[in-house]
Amino acid sequence: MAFMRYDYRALPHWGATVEEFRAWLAQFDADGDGRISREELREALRSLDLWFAWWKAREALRDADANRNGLVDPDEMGRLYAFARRNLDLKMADLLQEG
Ligand SMILES: [Ca+2]
Repeated sequence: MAFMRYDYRALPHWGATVEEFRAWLAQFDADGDGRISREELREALRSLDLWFAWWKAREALRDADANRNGLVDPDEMGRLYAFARRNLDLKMADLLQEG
């Protein structure tokens, strides 16, 4: 599992708006259909050096995929955004814990 990847533009910060999030995610839309597959989502999460990117991609898709077609459609981006915020806030809390 590769933890360090610098070949993608990183998300600026997690105060990003849903529009910024959507724009950031668009670069991982490999086939350009405007929808994010689990594979594409996994690449996006991996680019953030998230641990267990494959697992989080699965969980994120399960959470965001309201119509159960296996893709994050444009109108489901808000749901994915909310999931990512929750998820990464947790991650940030972990990182900021003083040991
Ligand atoms: Ca969907």
